[in-house]
Amino acid sequence: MSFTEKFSLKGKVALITGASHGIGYAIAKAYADAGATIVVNGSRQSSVDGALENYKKDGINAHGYICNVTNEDQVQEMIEKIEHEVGVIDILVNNAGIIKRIPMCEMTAEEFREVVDVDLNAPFILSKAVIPSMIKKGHGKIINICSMTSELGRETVSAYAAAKGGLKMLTKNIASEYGEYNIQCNGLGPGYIETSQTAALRNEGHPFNDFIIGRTPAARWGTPDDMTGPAVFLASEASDFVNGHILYVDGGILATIGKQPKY
Ligand code: NAP
Ligand code: GCO
Repeated sequence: MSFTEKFSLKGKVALITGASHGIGYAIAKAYADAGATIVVNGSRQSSVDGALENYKKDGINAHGYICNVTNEDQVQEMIEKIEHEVGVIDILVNNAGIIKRIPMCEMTAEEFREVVDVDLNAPFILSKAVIPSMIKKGHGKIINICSMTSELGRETVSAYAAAKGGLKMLTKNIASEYGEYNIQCNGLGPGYIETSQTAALRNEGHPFNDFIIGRTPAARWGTPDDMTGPAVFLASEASDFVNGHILYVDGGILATIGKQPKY
């Protein structure tokens, strides 16, 4: 195998959850460019239809499935349909995610549970659904989309940080439990990325926008495209001996305590 072939996803079936836009869309497109058959999921007919239309415009014949990833029965049914209609899933990217920015003492337990359900319980449900076939096939890749909040807290995102911190440890646990079956489970930890999830923080002049620019050594917000190279690496044979690792793609945020103010 040539060195570059190690990074090829030719002949692989990749399921990316929540891939109708944002980081999931960019990863799915990169996987298609690397040769994979793309299967995307969304929670609504409209988001799946819109996604498939956009993938087609990008020259990609993706397969789309509607499923609320927090619902175990729906997930089981979706995985069975994919295995029957497309093929056994070689690569699972647990990308679907939500955030609620509410001061903790004002957040209801229900709101907390909703975030943990999508951001942590769903990756558990999906991983549990795909691992048996990966074991039978003799290989598999699971990539969990973590976060800066897998390592750091900040005000108003208690549920999200608790979920993403848990997702880091779920990643390590799947690696520990299933590594012997040639299944690699790693995390991808984006920094602050320009998507709809962060749109509210990036409005011109928003204090958080200036804060993040100052807090990021790269001195810019990341883009979904910044995630694609690392995502292909973790999905490819080039990372077959990488397991339980969280690969942070953050422009250097986690490397620094921040810059001193200029004076
Ligand atoms: P986004 O544009 O809001 O995308 C989130 C996706 O999750 C949507 O496509 C949505 O699909 C899907 N989703 C939400 N709930 C779902 C459910 N119950 N069932 C199925 N799909 C569901 O956000 P993003 O920024 O691309 O985020 C993608 C991932 O990266 C998330 O896990 C997020 O936590 C993580 N992340 C983002 C950043 C950032 O700065 N943007 C940084 C670190 C980590 P539908 O529209 O079909 O509901
Ligand atoms: C926030 C942001 C972050 C990012 C991301 C950082 O409100 O702090 O939404 O949570 O989305 O998770 O890695």
